[in-house]
Amino acid sequence: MEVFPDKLRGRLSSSALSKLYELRNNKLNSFLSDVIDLCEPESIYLVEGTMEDIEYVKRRALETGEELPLSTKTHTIHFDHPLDQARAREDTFILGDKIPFVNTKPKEEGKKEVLSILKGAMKGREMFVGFYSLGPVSSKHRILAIQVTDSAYVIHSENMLYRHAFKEFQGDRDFLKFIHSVGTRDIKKRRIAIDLEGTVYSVNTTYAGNSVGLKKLALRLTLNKAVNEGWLSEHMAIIGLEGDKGVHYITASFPSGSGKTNTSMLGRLVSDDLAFIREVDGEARAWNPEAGVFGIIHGINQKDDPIIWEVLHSEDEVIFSNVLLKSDGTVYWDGSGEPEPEKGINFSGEWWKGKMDDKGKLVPASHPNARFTVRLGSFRNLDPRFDDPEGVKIEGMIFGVKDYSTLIPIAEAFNWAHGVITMGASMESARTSAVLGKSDEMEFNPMALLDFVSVSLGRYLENYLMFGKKLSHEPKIFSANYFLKNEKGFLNGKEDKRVWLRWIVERIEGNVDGLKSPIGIIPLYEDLSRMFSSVLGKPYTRENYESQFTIRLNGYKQKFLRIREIYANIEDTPYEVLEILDKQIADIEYYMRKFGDNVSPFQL
Ligand code: SPV
Ligand code: MN
Repeated sequence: MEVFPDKLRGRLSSSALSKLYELRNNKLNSFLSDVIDLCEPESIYLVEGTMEDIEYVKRRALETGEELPLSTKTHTIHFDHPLDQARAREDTFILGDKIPFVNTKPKEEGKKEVLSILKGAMKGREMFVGFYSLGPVSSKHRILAIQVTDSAYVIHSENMLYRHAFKEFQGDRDFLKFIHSVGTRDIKKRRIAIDLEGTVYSVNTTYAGNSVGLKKLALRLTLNKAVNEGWLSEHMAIIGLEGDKGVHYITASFPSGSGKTNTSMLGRLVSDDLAFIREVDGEARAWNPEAGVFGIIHGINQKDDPIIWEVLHSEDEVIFSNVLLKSDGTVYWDGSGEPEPEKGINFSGEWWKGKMDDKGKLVPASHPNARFTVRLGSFRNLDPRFDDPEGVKIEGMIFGVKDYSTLIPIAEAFNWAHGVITMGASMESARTSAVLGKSDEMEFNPMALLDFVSVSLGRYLENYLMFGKKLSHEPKIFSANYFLKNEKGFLNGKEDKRVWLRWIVERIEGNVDGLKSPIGIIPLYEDLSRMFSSVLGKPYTRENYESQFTIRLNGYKQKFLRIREIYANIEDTPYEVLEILDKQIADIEYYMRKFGDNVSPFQL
């Protein structure tokens, strides 16, 4: 029985109709007819990914006013509602039973609510349907996904961020489903409802972290799938580092706004935000589900971020969001190193220097979570293997945090389980502007994933530990912190991360020894001194080393006590997790009895 022709006729062009017909995908057809019944769009545009489609979507984004043209012809600007500038934690929930640390809503109730808001939401509007693949299209591990939205900006973003895969939907293929509507932009009715059976509903929001289904909404679905199937779907960059013996790929997990994108620019770029990791022949292999970058623009300047700067000033396509639009049709953002204009248009409307909001707070020229959307192909450091269907072999994994008080800049775990539990699962980081709420509070954020975790943390960690057991070539695990301070301020310069990456490569190549400390293996002074000189052309004093690598034993102990308490209260935490944390705490206490609250690396 053909379900689609009646529903779709009149809403689709005849050529689109026949293309859909040729796919003969009944799951797709019945999904589309359900969406039509629900959202009642006026017309439908299928985005197959042809040049014509790409141009049409760009034109529609300008015609609807969702994007404004800039004087630099290939660039546009988009504004989100002033109260919709970041991921909306409170309005985002998994449909289902309660899970500690996960925002959930009873399935029937949550679904009914979001469906009632979506009912008729696209009346009089055009609906776009995009067909994509998460991961290289020809990889057997790719995951197909469909975006339905009435926002030309959302589908435009997706055309830049994901791989088109219309033809892959041939036959009764399964796919993830994302339904989005701009709605009435009533923030009180903003809802992002995640049904782990494979559908996400998003309404009354346009900020990409809430509306672009394939990014963080898909992450909730793929994480659940990964835990069920024994692989990892992670919030991680994938970076190729050149060593003396070749290129080594590592992953880097950092909470939003703590150095992830920046770190990805220091090597060969495979991914800046997400990674699928699977065991293949005893190796950990990784793929980027995405094909573009939706990055924070605040602070991007020519000196520190030359590659991103170049992309943003090239003739390649860029969507700027929530930066300042100047009267000459160019944009400005804070931290760019350029002089702040007197006035312009920003997320708050007309803007002038000194503008206050209704709470009497200064309105910045650009929002701290203002962003840029570009294709991976625009980066000159793009790794030639970024689209390799076989993925890249991962030899190191960094878990990085923004921690002003405790964690040393770089350390290596003793083994997979030690690293996964004491470095990844124990992450605490200062909150940044990528989520709505107060900045700079320390938050528990295991694997930088807390906002996206859709299963119990106990099951999630159990899967991680099991995954390690399948590997005959375990990646080395590292903890990183670019933000350590003492009374005088930050202990490291922005560039120092290049040295930490060099140390990681040399550890992978087996070129350098390390010093055993209670919290892991730390670099030797002589090695860092050589690397500061060869990588940065800078001297590195013993005093610098000592202040950066003195282990603040009591700080570490307190942190692990807090973390232990959290996991002890989660019902399905594997026993091994508590065992590893207990051993970690006991080891630190042993050193504290000998050395007191701090131990200098020269005492180890
Ligand atoms: C992040 O905040 O981690 C991002 C941007 O990568 S968002 O799409 O909002 O999640
Ligand atoms: Mn992210």
